[in-house]
Amino acid sequence: MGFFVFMPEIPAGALAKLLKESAAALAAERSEGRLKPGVKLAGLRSAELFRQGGLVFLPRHGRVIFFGDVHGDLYALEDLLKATRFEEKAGKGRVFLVGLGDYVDRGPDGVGVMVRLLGLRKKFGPRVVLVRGDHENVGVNEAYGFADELRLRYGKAWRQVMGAFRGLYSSLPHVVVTGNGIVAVHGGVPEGVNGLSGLAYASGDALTQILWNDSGEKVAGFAPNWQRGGDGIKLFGKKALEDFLDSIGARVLVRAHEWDKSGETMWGRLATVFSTDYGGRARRVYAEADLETRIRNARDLAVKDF
Ligand SMILES: [Mn+2]
Repeated sequence: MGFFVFMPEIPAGALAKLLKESAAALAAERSEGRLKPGVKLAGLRSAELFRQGGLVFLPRHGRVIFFGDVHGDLYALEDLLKATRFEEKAGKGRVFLVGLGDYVDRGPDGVGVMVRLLGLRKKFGPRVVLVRGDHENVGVNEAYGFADELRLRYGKAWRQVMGAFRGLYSSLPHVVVTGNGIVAVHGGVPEGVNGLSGLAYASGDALTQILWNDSGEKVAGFAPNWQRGGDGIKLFGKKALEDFLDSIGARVLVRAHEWDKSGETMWGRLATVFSTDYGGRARRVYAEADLETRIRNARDLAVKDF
């Protein structure tokens, strides 16, 4: 993929303003005291969405759509919105749209993707949830294309824009849980994090693992993930997944991050979704679920190609 097409330019000042306002709105949504020590999903009886720490809780009402990595592919995002009819449905009833991170880098139009997603958040508020991925990170953006995109678009003003992205990234949540038994993150199960409260306040190495870890078919618990460059990043196996889900009272994990597992379910309790075709390599899928019915296993999620 190259830099072959650009949407009409949003000026640097207007983009920085949108990013700062979005970060402030995210900060204002935080609340405290909802997650009592040891509480599991079944004990969260809130009828409304709430955010505590980096965790967003979705109540047992309506439907949810999860999408995975878009990576600067605005066409994929527009196709997803058409396929799910999110905007039309969101105007009528309760439906949540959850992005699982990696909105920028690799593809040509990270700015277009972020402006579209933040526009949806402005219109529909917290019903649009943007989870953080490993590419919502300025250092990663330097290595994988988004910093170059900003330099090309904005010249000297790119630093101002990148600074505003840095602020937005750190305000994004890193995990979504639903009252009917789903947990969703970008990467995977972290080692040494247990319970909803531990998950909500995960930081440092634990947060890195939530954003970076991969599933490993040949691993039982955890193993070093050398493909992702090292020791602090892990592969998680079936036992690690089951222990983690049981510790928070969830049934299934929905995650993104691995294009070559897109559309697959594993161990009956894990689904991987990737939403750009990644230059023709990946299946473009999203996952949809009814929030009012108890989830038992990965088959209760509708994983759809689009
Ligand atoms: Mn990723």
